[in-house]
Parts: sequence; structure tokens; C-alpha cells
Amino acid sequence: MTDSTTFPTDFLWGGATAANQIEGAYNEGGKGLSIQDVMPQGITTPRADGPTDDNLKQVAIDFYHRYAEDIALFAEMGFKTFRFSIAWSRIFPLGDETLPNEEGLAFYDRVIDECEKHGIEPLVTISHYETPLHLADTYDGWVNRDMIGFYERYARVLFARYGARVKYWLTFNEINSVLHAPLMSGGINTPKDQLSKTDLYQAIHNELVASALATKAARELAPSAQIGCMVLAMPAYPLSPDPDDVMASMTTERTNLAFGDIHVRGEYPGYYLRSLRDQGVELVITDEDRALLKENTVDFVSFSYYMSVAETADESKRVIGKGNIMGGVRNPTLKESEWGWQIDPVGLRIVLNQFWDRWQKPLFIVENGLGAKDQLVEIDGTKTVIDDYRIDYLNDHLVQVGEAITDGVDVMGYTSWGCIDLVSASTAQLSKRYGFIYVDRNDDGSGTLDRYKKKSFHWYAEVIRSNGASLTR
Ligand code: BGP
Repeated sequence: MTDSTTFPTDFLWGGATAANQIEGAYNEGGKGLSIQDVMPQGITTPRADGPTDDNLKQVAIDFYHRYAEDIALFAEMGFKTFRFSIAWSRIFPLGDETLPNEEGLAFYDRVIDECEKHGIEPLVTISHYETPLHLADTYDGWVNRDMIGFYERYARVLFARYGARVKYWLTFNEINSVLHAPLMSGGINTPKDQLSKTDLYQAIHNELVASALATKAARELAPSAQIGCMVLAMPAYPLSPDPDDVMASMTTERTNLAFGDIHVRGEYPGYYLRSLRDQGVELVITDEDRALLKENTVDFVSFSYYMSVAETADESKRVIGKGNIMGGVRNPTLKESEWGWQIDPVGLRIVLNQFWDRWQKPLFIVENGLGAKDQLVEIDGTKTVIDDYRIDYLNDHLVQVGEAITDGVDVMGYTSWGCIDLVSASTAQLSKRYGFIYVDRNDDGSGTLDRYKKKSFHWYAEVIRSNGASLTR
């Protein structure tokens, strides 16, 4: 048992989702197409030319029509917060228009109404892997500087409309993932193997400036809002104590840490500038960009954490494992999930301490969870899933969050990923389930879409009710 005072009384317990993975209704309510509508198999295959019927995201779990029922279930678990994203193409169907789509805005009014009804604090991601397709096709996504203006206009519309009701905002989901998944993360249409380093790093710069501009806009339009960056956290341990391995692990970690450094400190770190020079990359950075980055740093740092990796300077020992978008060198000491993601609860404590030591900003774990195959069973006439494996994963990670809090780390909250089953980002499967709530839909699209409470539903409700005291060590 953890000490019941470990978690602060205002700790934001909850769950996380993204529009394209739950909403469905891909062509309703005036919504335009997004890049997800041409990614029927996630990042496992090249994009399609247009929407195809095999794309589970066209219906997803039909949150667009069932949001009230779903948010009521979250409330039943005692959620203090619910993380969702706004589909950019519902608000600006093409992305480069000047006027927003009122029907899209009204949908999120209703979602926020429902959260308020249950006393749930919305946590909104402005851009979560769902760039309007037109922006990818016409501008090559974030490679083009015009994107900064389109994003700023979109963010301003959101702050003006919801700023008084939504306190917590994230500018870009896993902003560092653009290094590995340029289309999904950066709306970049040029295939990864044809994308120049200069275009890739210019896209990153453009996103960072846009993130700063969103922070600036929030200060004007939604003064009570708090703005966070969101990074994919994946510690890279040295595979051996050889100093070359330690240096290699530091270099790998810095490819991710740079994004937090820039959001928190407002400038490019020296190691990042050196890496650009070493790669022969020259960026277009204006004095105005520099000032924007410096003057509009974030209020908090949020991150996803699923796994760690190892790193080594010895090419012959670089055995690459699977993993969240980027993966890395396999750690022989860890077990892995059915999808080959290595499971490392202590890594979460390490990340929390590292980020706190480095940035001294409140930290928010906005994604963590286990993708697993579930078996729906009937017990005493009630359908459920006995998901002890998921409970164990979440319990062990939350115990480490408690340890980090005891270490003195300022942790704002924890939203487990896919609190209701949803379509996977990387593989676009529904059978890779993360939820406390089972959704009856299969990879072939069959199913009733009915919702069932898993064993973990009741377990998480008790964790929240007891503010972490019910966790088992
Ligand atoms: C993160 C994404 C999410 C989510 C999660 C799990 O990278 O932010 O959108 O899907 O990983 O990954 P997957 O769906 O591939 O299992």
C-alpha cells in the first residue's frame, strides 16, 4: 500500500483519447478529411490516395454519437479529468480557410458541457496526429512555414470559444515523434525516405514556433489557461557501463529531450545546434522566431510513457526491438507486451525525476497503458473482461508515480491511455485494447459498439476513490 498522503489531494486522475481514434463520423458535421482518413493501416503501410472502407477510424468507436454515455462511464470511475483532442478538420475542414465550421465547434461545446455536468476537467490536445489532409497534400504539412499561421488561427478560435471552460491545453501530441513518423505527426506528405533532413528539421522548427504562438494566444484570450508541451518519453539506458555506451544513450535521449528543453527554456540547446551542424542542416530561423520561443515558454510539461529502450555505441550489439513509434535497442532485462513493447515501470519514476531535475516544471503523465488482446466473458449474466494483466501494468506504473512524488517531483496528474478501447495509432487495430471499458468492435469492423465494464474499470475507480491508497506494492 502506498501512503494515502502520497498523491496530492488535487491530483488529476483520468483517462486519455484522441479524436481520430474514437470519434468516427469522419465525414459528418461538415468535417473535412484528415491524414488519418488515408492511413487505414496506421504507420505500417504507405498512405492511401483517399478514404477507404477498410479504415476503422471512419466509425472508430462512434464517440461522436455516444460521447454522453462514455463520459458518464468515466464519471462513474471518478475521473477528475478527461483528455481528448479536437479534430482540426472539424473546425477548419481544409485547414487554410479563414472562417471556422460552426457545427464542429458546437460538437466540442457539447463534449465540454458533458464534462462539466460530471465535474470532469477537460484536458485538450490541439493537434493529435490529425492534420487536415488538404494541408498535407497542398503544403506538405509542417515543412511549409504557412502552417504556422493556419495553426495559430485554429488555436485562437479554440481559445476564444472554450478558453473560459478549459484550463489545461497541450499544443502538439508527442511533438518529437515527427522525427520518426513525419506524415502522422507532422502532416508531411513527402515519404520519409525521400524527406531531406533540412525539411524535417525546418518542420520541427515551424511546429515549435507555432506552439509558442499558441501559448502567446492563450495568454491573451484565455488568461486562466495553462499550456503544456507534450513529448513522447522513452528513456534510453546504456546497454553496458562502457562510457561510449553511456554517451550513446545520452545522445539518443537528447533527440527527445531537446523538445522539452526548447519549450521550457525558450531556446535551442547547444547540443541540438551541434547536431544540426553535424548533419549539414541549415534552418531558416528569424529573430522574431527566437523572441517568440523565448517569451512564450510552457506552464507544464506533459508526456506519454509506455516503455524504455537501451542504447549502445557498438553497432554489432544494436538489436532493435519494437516499440512506440520509434522503438530502440532491446533491453535484455525486461519483459514485453504482446506487441513487443518492453515493460518498465521503474522507467516512469526515472523519467519523472529526470524531467523534474531538468526543467523544474510541473509534470503531467497524459498517456500510459498496456495494449493487449482481451477476451469478453460472461459472469453471472454480465459481460466483462478479466484483465488482471492490465491492472498489474497500471498498478506497477502508478506505484512508481507515487515513488516519484515521494522523491519530491511535482506531478499534476495521470491520464491512462485509451481509457475506453479505441483504434490504435500505429497499427489501426481495435484488437490492441487499452481500455477500462470494452467496446464491441473487431478488426474486421464487425460488432455492436456496445460498451462493457472490464475488471480494471472497478479497480481504477477504487484507485481514484482512495487517491492511490489502494495500489499494491
Ligand atoms: C501514442 C499516441 C497515441 C496512442 C498511443 C498508443 O504514441 O499518442 O495516439 O495511440 O501511443 O499507441 P498505439 O495506438 O500504436 O498502440
